[in-house]
Formats: sequence, C-alpha cells, structure tokens
Amino acid sequence: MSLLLDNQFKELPPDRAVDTKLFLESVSHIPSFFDCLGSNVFSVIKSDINGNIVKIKAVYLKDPARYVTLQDIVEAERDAHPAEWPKVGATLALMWLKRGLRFIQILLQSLADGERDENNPNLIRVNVTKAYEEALKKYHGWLVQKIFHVALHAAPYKSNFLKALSKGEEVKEEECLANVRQFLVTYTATVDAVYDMYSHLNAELDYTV
Ligand code: CIS
Repeated sequence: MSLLLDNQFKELPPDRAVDTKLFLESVSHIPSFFDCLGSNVFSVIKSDINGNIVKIKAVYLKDPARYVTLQDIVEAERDAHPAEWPKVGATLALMWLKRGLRFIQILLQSLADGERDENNPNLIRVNVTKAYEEALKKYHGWLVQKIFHVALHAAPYKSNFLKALSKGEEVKEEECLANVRQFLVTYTATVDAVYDMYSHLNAELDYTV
C-alpha cells in the first residue's frame, strides 16, 4: 500500500496545460501528511501550504468554467490587476506552492537516487538539505532559514518517513523507493509545467521573506 501511488498526479495533455481541478485534488492530500511526521515544527509548513491551496481553490470555485487550467487563473489575474500582478491572489499562492512542491520533488528524487550520509544512512538530512538549497533557500531571509534548521533536526528517520509513505506498513526500503520513482513521473512533469508556465508568463518573483 502506498500513499503516493494512491494519490498519483494525472498525466498531462500534449500542450502540458495543468487542469486546475485535477491539480487541486492531487495537492489536497499533502497537508495531512505533515501530521505523520511527528513534530509540531511541521505545523507552520502545513499551514502555509494549506493556505496556498485554499487561496487557489477559492479563485477556481468562483468560475470553474473560466479557470479550467492554472494558466487561465494566472492570465486572468494579470489582466485584472496589472499594477500588483504577479504579487497577488492565486498567482502568488501558486508561486509559493510550486516551490514547496519542488522541495518535495527534490527530496523524493534524492532518496530514490540513493543519496545518503554513509555515516548515518537512516538520516535524511542530506536529502532535505539538498531540496532546501535548490528549491527554497534563496527566497528565505535569516529568520526563516533558522526555522529550516529547526525543522531539519526534527526530520524523521528515513525508515519512519518511508513507513509513513507506506501508510504505516513495514515495507522494504527498495519496494517503497520503487513506488516513489513511479510517483515522481507525473509529479515531476506537473511541477515542471507550472515552473515553465511562470517563466513563460514572466510571473516569477525573487523577493525574500
Ligand atoms: C521531512 C523534513 C522536512 C523539513 C522541511 C523544511 C522546509 C523548510 C521550512 C521553511 C519554513 C517555512 C515557513 C513558511 C514560510 C513562508 O513565509 C514562506 C512564504 O509564504 C508565502 C505564503 O505562502 O508568503 C507570501 C507573501 O510573501 C504569501 O503570504 C503566501 O501565501 S498566499 O499567497 O497563499 O496568501 N513560504 C515558504 O517558504 C514555502 C515553504 C514550503 C515548505 C515546503 C516544505 C515541504 C516539506 C515536505 C516534507 C515532507 C515531504 C513529503 C513527501 C511527500 C508528500 C506526500 C504527500 C502524500 C500525499 C500525496 C499526494 C500528492
């Protein structure tokens, strides 16, 4: 049983447009996963990601027929709020959400690739640090970087993390990592498509929080 394979992202169409409804369904399973990680430190991250999802969903539900793809939302907000955009509404929420999704992608890929601290093979700190440095660090000032270091030390052991991804069942590491690899196919394609859309629309910002 695999949490990831139960919640696989859908395959993209040839034009790589991301369907808003399917995307929101897929990401809706992420926040509750933080409860399995065993530390209150993760509640701040959970609430940030959940806030992004709620914001995007609220815009989508205003007019589902108009906002069929994520790009429809970003373009509509660009036209409606030219002075503030892209630091506005669901465009801003998705900008941050995609960074959290990229973090998760790099973390899972690093585990699937077998990257490890040979002296502490049951720790995932090298994998978490790689994900942080590539996906988030440049958007964080010193205070948030400090929160990261607290979260890093609260990171679960690899065996517990993989067990949580296997819905609490004891599964062989290699079997779980095979599921992770399968999950990453459509997940990575979706995250890449959202990044490419932001780049194409010139909607990316690089301010720090
Ligand atoms: C396992 C160890 C993990 C350690 C993780 C360490 C991560 C780094 C911690 C940094 C602390 C972040 C605290 C929040 C910072 C926010 O200030 C910052 C900026 O927020 C944005 C808002 O989102 O600020 C904007 C204004 O400037 C807006 O207010 C915006 O909100 S809006 O627009 O909606 O109103 N936010 C961030 O920097 C984003 C932080 C994201 C962190 C992601 C970390 C993910 C950690 C994942 C670990 C677990 C991996 C899980 C693996 C798989 C999940 C499987 C799920 C199962 C279900 C499958 C279905 C897909």
